Amino acid sequence: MTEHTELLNQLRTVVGEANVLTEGDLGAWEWDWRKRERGHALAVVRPASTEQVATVVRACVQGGVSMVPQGGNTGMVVGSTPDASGTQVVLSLTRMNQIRKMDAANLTVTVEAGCVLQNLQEACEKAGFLFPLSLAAEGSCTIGGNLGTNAGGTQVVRYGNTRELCLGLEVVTAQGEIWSGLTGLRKDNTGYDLRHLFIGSEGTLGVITAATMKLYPLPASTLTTFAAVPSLDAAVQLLGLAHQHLSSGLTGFEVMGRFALSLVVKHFPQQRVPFQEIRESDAPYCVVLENSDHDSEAHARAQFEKLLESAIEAGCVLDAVVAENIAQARQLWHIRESIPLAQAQEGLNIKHDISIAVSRIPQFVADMDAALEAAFPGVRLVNYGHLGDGNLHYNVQAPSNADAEEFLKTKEKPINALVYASVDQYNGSISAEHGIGSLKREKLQEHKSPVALGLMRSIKLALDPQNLMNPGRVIRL
Ligand code: FAD
Ligand code: S2G
Ligand code: ZN
Repeated sequence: MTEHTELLNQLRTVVGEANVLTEGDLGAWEWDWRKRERGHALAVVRPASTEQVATVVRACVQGGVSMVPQGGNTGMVVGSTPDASGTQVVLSLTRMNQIRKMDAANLTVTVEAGCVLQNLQEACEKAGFLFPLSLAAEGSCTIGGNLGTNAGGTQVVRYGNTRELCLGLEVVTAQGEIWSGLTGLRKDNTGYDLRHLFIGSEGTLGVITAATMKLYPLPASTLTTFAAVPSLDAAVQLLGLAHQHLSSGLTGFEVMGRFALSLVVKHFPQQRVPFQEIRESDAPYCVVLENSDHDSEAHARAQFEKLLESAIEAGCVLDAVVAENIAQARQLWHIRESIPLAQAQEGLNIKHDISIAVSRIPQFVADMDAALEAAFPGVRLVNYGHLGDGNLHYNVQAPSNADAEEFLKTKEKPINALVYASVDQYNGSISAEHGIGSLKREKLQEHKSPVALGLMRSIKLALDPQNLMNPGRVIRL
């Protein structure tokens, strides 16, 4: 008998024996996606309904056992895995994956937290609608995790983050009560807007069990272009022209450094990355951009022609390839989405998920590249990301002849310090879309004012006074 035997038996009666995992390899729930940290769970518990989640939470609260809500476990800030104590319950929402209701006239869909993002995208497309959240992890991340982290991705430039796409939530509170706010109303000014407390709270205030999300009409045509640009300044200039020519038709604008692309060429040789023949010094960056048109493909093409003409005239595009069909478009996007995976194949790396005013990104990168290359000779810079919304993944790979583990052990902290100090100077954010988790919790203390931290602490203590919801994530009490 351990001190938790009674609780575990109780949980087994709630969710069924097979859905309380305590034996065997729980690595899938305990390793963080970057394979940098592994926790140890008391148990992985997989409820199938909101009522079961509520009962599980109440039982854990009664037993004084803390919980880590988990979706697809693709988070990047060590927020969805248990700590090493062996005393936490991982509350996996993956069995709650139903699409409860699609309301065409209201342009909304109500979906359970454990629904995989790609499944929701596909179901909406089949019904003739667009659910416009899109990120490279969409094959395994879940709507609950997207809301937990307020995920961004590649269409934020047009549709905003997950927060902007959410109209209502169903939540099990830290006391095990059920708050149902799945109204689907676009206007509802009746007191505090509670959904916005839970969106981006990273499982520290309660468990999101379902959400009502916005739908959009499917565009008549989406065109994708992959362009080689002579500088990061030119990429920013091209973004300005794209806004001018495409306006709300601009639904994606990603920048990729040539070293980042070289990792895709190296690790995924079957992918055809354009413009390999252009010297890196002539085109240090490439851009992939998407135009979604509600008129016709002909109209979309005509708009793209005009955009590319003015971009070539302005000298901010060296060469461009426009996808001829959906398969080609998918191939071009797949190159961009393969960068994080190619980085992982190249070895352990240091990630910075930062945002800076778009206009200032070129200067930040020029300064930072120079500073890191001077301080850490041989360091390899993997610069890429969502330039359209000012979110750069300014990642650092160990020098090719270095032991990556050793390099990270000794250099990650000073590199983080350099990057984040500069981000501060540029009035940027140290976490644009991935959140804080436990990875950046101490950093948050340095980068937020005492007033802001005090308000966050008050919210945490008001909603989870026993600190049993994902303790030690986001805010240090
Ligand atoms: P998890 O990792 O399981 O959990 C993430 C956080 O949310 C944790 O704090 C967890 O406690 C909390 N949580 C999970 N479910 C719930 C719930 N039901 N209720 C309350 N809290 C909950 N992120 C981006 O924003 N943009 C990107 O472009 C992007 N690209 C990525 C590419 C790759 C290859 C990978 C591996 C990750 C990427 N990510 C990106 C990070 C990650 O995919 C997102 O943070 C995603 O939203 C996490 O979803 P998940 O279901 O995996 O959540
Ligand atoms: C992306 C993935 C995380 C990283 O692909 O947009 O959010 O930096 C990133 O590898
Ligand atoms: Zn990203």
